[in-house]
Amino acid sequence: MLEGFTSWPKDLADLYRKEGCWKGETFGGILRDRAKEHGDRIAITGGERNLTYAELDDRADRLAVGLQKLGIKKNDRVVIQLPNVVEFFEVIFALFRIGALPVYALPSHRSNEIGYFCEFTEAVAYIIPDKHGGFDYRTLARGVQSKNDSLLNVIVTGDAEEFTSLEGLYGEPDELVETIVQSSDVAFLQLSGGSTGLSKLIPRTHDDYIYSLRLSAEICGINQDSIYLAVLPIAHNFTMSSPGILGTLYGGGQVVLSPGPSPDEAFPLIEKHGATITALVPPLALRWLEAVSSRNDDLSSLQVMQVGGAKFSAEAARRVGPAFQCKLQQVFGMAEGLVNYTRLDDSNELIVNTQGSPMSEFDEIRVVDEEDKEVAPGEVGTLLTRGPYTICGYYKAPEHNEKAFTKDGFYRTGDLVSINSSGYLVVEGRDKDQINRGGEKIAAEEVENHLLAHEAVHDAAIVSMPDEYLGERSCAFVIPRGGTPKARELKQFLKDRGLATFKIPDRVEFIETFPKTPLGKVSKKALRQIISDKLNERKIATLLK
Ligand code: J2J
Repeated sequence: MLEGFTSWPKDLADLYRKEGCWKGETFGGILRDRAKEHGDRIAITGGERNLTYAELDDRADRLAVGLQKLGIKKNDRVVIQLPNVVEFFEVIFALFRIGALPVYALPSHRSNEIGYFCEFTEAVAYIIPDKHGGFDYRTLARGVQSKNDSLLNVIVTGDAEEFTSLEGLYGEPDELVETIVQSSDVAFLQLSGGSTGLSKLIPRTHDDYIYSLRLSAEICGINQDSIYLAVLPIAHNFTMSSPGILGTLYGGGQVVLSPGPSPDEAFPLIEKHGATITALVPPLALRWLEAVSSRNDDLSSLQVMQVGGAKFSAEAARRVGPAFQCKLQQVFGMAEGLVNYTRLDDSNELIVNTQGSPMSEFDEIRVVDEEDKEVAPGEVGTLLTRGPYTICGYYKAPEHNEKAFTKDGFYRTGDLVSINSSGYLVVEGRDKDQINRGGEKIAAEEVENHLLAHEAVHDAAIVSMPDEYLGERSCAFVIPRGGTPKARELKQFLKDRGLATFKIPDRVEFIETFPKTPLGKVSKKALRQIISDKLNERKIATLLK
């Protein structure tokens, strides 16, 4: 078993098997089965390239041979940072075949994040594109590799320069040395949004993740005629699994990859391929709503538009159905496990006003107060959950796990929710120290720690501020030391430290002291109030001009 992985207690694991949640399937096995059942059907379309199920199966074997020759073996960690490209699928299925574990980085991550993933997981390889979105990932790799001895291989799609070329790794399928992969094995490490310091890694097993794919595919009506358009980064858990790219492959459908999420890129792909379902974060849904009235693309194939990752306002939600002539599905999920969906046949009121209900009858939900006591029905409290596809611990994080899970193994989501009379969840807020910037999660503490490294920063506290478009943006309150630095300077400082751009505070406010809670802690609630009052004053002043 993978060291640093917390498995389910035996009684629960037995239950999930007995009830047929965990059927003993593995990712490698699923692809083999699909290739046998309908090998000639298209699995993935990216740019001009189509890959059938049989081709994907074959390419995964061939690449697995090359990876084995590099010495990559079962349970080795491999950080993958690829955009929405066909190679992503070949890489992950090749790794599944040899039991090595992908660690899913996002294209927006930079040296701060990648360096940490590589070091913390002791990754033996890092797989990147040469360039993407105007950024040269080889430069990033050079920096990361120079600080990391265990990172033996950097593998590049496109122009590899001094690194290993991915294209050169494909071998002969009969050279593959078979690795025994069990369904209870960890399949990969997903990333958490994080709330304390650096983001935690989430070990997901074949059994638990495939169960979530099977349920998701069923709930979202995925079948062989489904065409899923992936517009968000495919490494993100939403795009990967709810039902996402892997749920679509599980159901035998077709995945179409959009290089980016803008209407200019995505709408023509919907028309060209007849996409039936896609997934968006709220700010993107707003952008699509704006664009749809002024464009002439034929979007009539679209049956389901999913929106999740951050709270979608009821007002915007109401506009989706009429504007796109399709069903809206709200999705409230997390890489740690639990996913809630509104169902396709739910009433419009439920779809518009709630974030859905848990997908499995074995998901256990508790809504509790600060002392972990269940609140009265309908009241707001913190959501705790346990179930057949929710982890029991982060990877190699025993101390953090003590806090992030209850004694009886419930995950503390940090989300404030209420449950309505139909058993549907409404997300009411958050009690974790995180900013949700339109679906991108920022752990306040991580950015604060970086700010504290600046010589002119005495103390720093980062909070969310309301934003019409993104829902939230980030605001850093800084107590300066020996002269006030410029906001611009601090932002550049964070950039130079290799932070992903989305983590750089949108605004910096200088302050003399922090407001405190009765217990003497920094009151983030009061800081949020200060910044939102200030923004309101400005809005009123602009209106009065
Ligand atoms: C409010 N907050 C939401 C929603 C997620 C499906 C969909 C999303 C994710 C995801 C995912 C929300 N309304 N509809 O993994 O499989 C916030 C909550 C939650 C956190 C998890 C999936 N949908 N959130 O967003 O791991 O705070 O997963 O705990 O990135 O996003 O973030 P993440």
